[in-house]
Amino acid sequence: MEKATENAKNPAPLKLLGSWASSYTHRVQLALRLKGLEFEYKEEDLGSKSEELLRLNPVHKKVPVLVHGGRALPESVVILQYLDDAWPETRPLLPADAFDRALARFWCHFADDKLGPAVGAVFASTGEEQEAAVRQVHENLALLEAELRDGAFRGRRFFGGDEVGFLDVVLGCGSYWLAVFEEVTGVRLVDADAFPLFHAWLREFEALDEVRETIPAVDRLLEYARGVRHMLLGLAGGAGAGGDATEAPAATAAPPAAAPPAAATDIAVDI
Ligand SMILES: N[C@@H](CCC(=O)N[C@@H](CS)C(=O)NCC(=O)O)C(=O)O
Repeated sequence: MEKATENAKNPAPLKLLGSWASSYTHRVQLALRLKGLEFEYKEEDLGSKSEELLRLNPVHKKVPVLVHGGRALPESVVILQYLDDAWPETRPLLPADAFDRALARFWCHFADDKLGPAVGAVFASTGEEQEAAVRQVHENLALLEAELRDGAFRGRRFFGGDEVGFLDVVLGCGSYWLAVFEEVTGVRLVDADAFPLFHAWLREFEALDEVRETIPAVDRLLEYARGVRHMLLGLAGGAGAGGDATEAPAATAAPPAAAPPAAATDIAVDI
């Protein structure tokens, strides 16, 4: 059980079904921690999903699922919104201003619909396909950098202001994979000279206590990512898809610590 402070305001028990390497799960864990909410955590084996997960999320059959007082809610962004609605006074994540709230949601869609898939494509490909995906990642990071420099988030320490907010949680839980993917693929994604404000934001985000408590150790993430990439490149044609498939530690020798996603295309959003 996590440290309790705030549950009394809405006392039904909270339970989270998640997976240790899932950035969507991390979003919810981080929001719960930021809000100081006690919750029970149940680790799901995504290679052999529990009857409970299939029953609670029959639509997508994915983690995270939050159960509050016996009622289940899937989808990380929906869950974050619910936590903010159910505990509005406790460390609000969305801004008070209606327009700023809408803007935070817009950039959350950007994170899930554009940036995340582009990063996933870099990870899951090699050669020219990967080069095209890297260009997409850089184009998307340039859009964020411009917002931090001259746009909606100008002059802010975090996207949420002085404190981390909704967009920080959504964007931050996922962005730590950038460094892991850089290491595994050998491709530079976040150049501090090209994206100084995004780079500085990510370092500040990663330094927060609640974030450090949430994100798994980097060597564990690396081992997992190497295993998944090996599997993905194998599915895509192994060495024919690119030379480094054979250089990565064999999935059999160093199996991912959690079951890899069922389909190669899932990797875009599965971490
Ligand atoms: N849009 C969902 C995505 C959740 C998701 O993709 N979860 C992955 C783990 S990171 C999963 O459960 N994958 C299992 C599967 O696809 O079968 C969210 O935001 O919660």
